[in-house]
Amino acid sequence: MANQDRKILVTCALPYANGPIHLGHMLEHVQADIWVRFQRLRGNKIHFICADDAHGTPIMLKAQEMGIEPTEMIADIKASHEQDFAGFGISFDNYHSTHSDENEFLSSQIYIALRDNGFIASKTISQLFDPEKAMFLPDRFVKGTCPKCKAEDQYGDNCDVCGATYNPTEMINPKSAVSGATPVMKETEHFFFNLPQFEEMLKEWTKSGALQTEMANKVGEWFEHGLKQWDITRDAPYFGFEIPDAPGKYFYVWLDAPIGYMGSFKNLCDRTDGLDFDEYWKKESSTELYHFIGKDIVNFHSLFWPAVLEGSGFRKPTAVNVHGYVTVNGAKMSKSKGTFIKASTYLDNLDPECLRYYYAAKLTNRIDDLDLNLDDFTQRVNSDVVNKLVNLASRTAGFIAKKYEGKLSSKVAAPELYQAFIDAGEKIAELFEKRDFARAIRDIMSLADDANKYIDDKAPWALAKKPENEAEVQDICSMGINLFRVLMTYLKPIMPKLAARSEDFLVEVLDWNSIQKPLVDHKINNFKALFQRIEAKNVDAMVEASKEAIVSAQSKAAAEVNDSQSELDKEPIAAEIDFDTFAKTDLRVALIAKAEHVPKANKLLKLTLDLGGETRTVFAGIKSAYTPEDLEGKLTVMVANLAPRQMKFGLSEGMVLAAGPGGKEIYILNPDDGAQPGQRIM
Ligand code: NOT
Ligand code: ZN
Repeated sequence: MANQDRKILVTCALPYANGPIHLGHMLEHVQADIWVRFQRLRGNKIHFICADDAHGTPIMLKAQEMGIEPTEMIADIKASHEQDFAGFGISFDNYHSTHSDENEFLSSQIYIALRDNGFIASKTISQLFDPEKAMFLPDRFVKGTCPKCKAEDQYGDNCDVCGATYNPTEMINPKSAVSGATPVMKETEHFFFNLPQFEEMLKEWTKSGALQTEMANKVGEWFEHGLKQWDITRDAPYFGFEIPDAPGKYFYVWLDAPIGYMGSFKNLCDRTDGLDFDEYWKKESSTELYHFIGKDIVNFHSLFWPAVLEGSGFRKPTAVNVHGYVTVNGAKMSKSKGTFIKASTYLDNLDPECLRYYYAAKLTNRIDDLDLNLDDFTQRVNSDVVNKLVNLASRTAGFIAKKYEGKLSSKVAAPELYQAFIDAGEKIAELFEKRDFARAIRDIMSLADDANKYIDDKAPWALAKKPENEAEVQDICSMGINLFRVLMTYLKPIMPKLAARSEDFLVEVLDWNSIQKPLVDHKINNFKALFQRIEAKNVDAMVEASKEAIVSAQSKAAAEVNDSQSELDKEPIAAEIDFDTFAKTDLRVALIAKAEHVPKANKLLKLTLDLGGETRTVFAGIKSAYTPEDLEGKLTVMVANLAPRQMKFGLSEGMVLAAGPGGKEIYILNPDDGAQPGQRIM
């Protein structure tokens, strides 16, 4: 039986408010959500908290680039994050922001407590300063030549070529990545948190079961190297919270980010009757606190965070649950391969519960990376969920509906089998509790095999041919439905929507405790398709859509200047450009005044473009999709300030933009779109 007394608070790492949610993030959120839903199903009191991590230099600069206030940018991004998480069924009780009143209040409170308890010291440091932007530069915003191997264009903290780590001040020829100016050294006063003072406490806490063994070992290495004072200050301009007694100085984003867990919970408590913030955060709390995080941010959660909590008089986490990274098809997620998949792109193409199932089927409580192999994904989901699980219901429900008016039998045909399914539940629960979802699924699917074998052996479809077997057929099929109900209950934390559709079908809420009793003399609904099998074409479409955003501009450009497909295939994907570079592109609507064949060219057409008075000649590689007659009178978008290029067939004075998969399907605008030749798009 579930222990009803547990009170649990669960968090996921707070996603930065400057980019979209992708399938790497989703691993953590799915993992935590399954665990949370399992606890709810068992009757425990659990609160699931998250927020956007809204502060810091990258967010400030990104908003500047976009020409909007950071508060506007983080609000838009928060809305998109919430939409993505809802799409995947992540059942947060609250999704807040670190840029909130609650967080500002708590950050100040904690800072003042740390200061008054003697854990904060101030020190004057020298740091690189961008004289043009009048700002201190974080290491990642300094670029220069590696002092060790002399590789150019490296970041200020480490070299991608030789792996050396260094201070930005050691770089040769450092430049500000923000303005390009040569930074100067400048002194500033910073506040430091005295982490070394917490060494004994941390040694004990990290070995108390709060960390997985691998992580405890890793943290052991850090102790050997010695703990250092932690700089918690950033100078203006900075998007964050000003430090109470230090105007112009701000809390470093990593100070207020974890406090954001508390801020989000406080926000929930403030609008929930009977939910007491202090009960969960006071020093001797009997509640449990779990953080789900990725392996890249373990130092913040296993050193700084518990020390900050201890030093300011709050409880420490019960455990920090660390997971590995997601790879796709065996490699790091890649934009050019289309395997950097945004949550929203996935949702446009596939059922979120397929990914929830697949992640669960591969998740353990270890820190190994998890490979999303797209072929295996398709095959595994179809064979487990469709062929084994849903099939069990679909092959038995038809008889019940047709012959017995939807009524399950009053008898349990195979009580031992049913009992075996119930008995397996305790072990499955333990596996969920330990976050060993892979083994839980293995056990559940092995039960599904047993259930299907029972039906195969009894072959109700053969028995049904003789009227004297009528009662037996009903008993067997009812047994199948009852076994399906138990399996679906165990899977409910993993596939909540499939579970909800099953509940409609079974006319019964799936509940861990009530499955002790099988459904007898119970009317169910007609079986409707519960789950769609994954089609390879949908997976392909998702990968294509992931490539599209970056490929379109570049490959179409290539198509136009090179009259050969092989050149196109070799064209590399352009590196990311900043907004200022992009803003230099003069995009304009052009009327195709004339289109002509080019003798001997396979792919090119010669276009005369009218920009509302001014005309240009452009060679465009769109012959596979259009005849000259098709094009005349249509509108296109052109890059009007591209330097003229001498091509084999003549001088090309610009470039037209067209999009589509290629071949016959390359599209330009129709003249009735309301655009005017010469009109500027950007
Ligand atoms: N925004 C961070 C990241 O790496 C995670 C912050 C988690 C919150 O995406 N805090 N702590 N500690
Ligand atoms: Zn180097």
